[in-house]
Amino acid sequence: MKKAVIFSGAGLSAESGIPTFRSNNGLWDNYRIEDVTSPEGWEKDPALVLDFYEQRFEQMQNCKPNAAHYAIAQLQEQFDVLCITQNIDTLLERAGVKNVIHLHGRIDYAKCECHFLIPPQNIDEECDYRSEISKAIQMGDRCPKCSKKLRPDVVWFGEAVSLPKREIRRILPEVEVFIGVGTSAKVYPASSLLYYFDTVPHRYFIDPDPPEHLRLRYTFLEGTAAEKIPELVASLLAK
Ligand code: BJW
Repeated sequence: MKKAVIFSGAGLSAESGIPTFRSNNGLWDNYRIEDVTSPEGWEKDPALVLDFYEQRFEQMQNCKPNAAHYAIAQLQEQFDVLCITQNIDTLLERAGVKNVIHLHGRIDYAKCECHFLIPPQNIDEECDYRSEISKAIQMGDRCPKCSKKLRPDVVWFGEAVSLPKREIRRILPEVEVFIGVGTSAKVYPASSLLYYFDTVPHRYFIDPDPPEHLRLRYTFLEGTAAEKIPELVASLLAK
């Protein structure tokens, strides 16, 4: 089967009602991004961080996949599709997409704060607790293994991001289509993936305001995800 890789950011879910990060709307108007998405913010005010993620949890539970998510699922009829997303929502999975890597974590998981405590209180005793959750984490929720605080299983600024380099290296020679969608490409190291796929024959970038520095690498399809992804998928499936 032909292979396709999709690399997505917040713009993919914008038309499902989840605000992007670097636009002036919704939830973000009430918070400074670094107060709620950094280990320093968590150490300073965990209640504020949990309040923020509780609102995100409710918001994401109440949203539905949009036409772009469903079109990506449809692409699987003829392509072996790998989705690498920066998004913590699970709209791709809920639309039926099977192979999804979440670079920045998932809203529906909690983990022990041991994963990042700065400085590590005791590296040897760091625990690795991580579990799916059906309701948002509350203040007072504790790790069943070591009783430190539970935190969202997401990647904050300054925390390590694990890039799927081995998987990419394995499939790269066979990838025919690469689609970047809905990301400002401002956050490292996730955005570095946009430079890995230069050898892929068909490379597209979908965004109403695509990052100018990528213009020479990609065919720009300027527009929204829910508008452009279904069109592109239809043309790929018709080939
Ligand atoms: C549409 C649309 C529609 C609108 N259809 N499109 C200085 C220079 C360079 C790097 C650094 C630096 N100082 C620090 C750094 C590193 C830092 C970084 O990159 N900072 C930059 C902001 C400057 N990176 C990190 O800290 C990372 N870790 C790291 O580097 O670790 C080093 C390390 C190594 C070894 C050991 C330990 C450490 C971690 C980054 C984590 C990012 N986390 C967040 C929060 C995740 C959890 C959560 O969701 O709450 O990830 S921040 C936020 O940004 C989130 C996103 O995934 C990420 C990317 O945002 P995205 O998706 O691109 O959204 P937007 O809003 O920026 O763009 C939306 C796009 O959609 C726009 O283009 C719109 O036009 C478009 N759009 N409507 C299609 N309908």
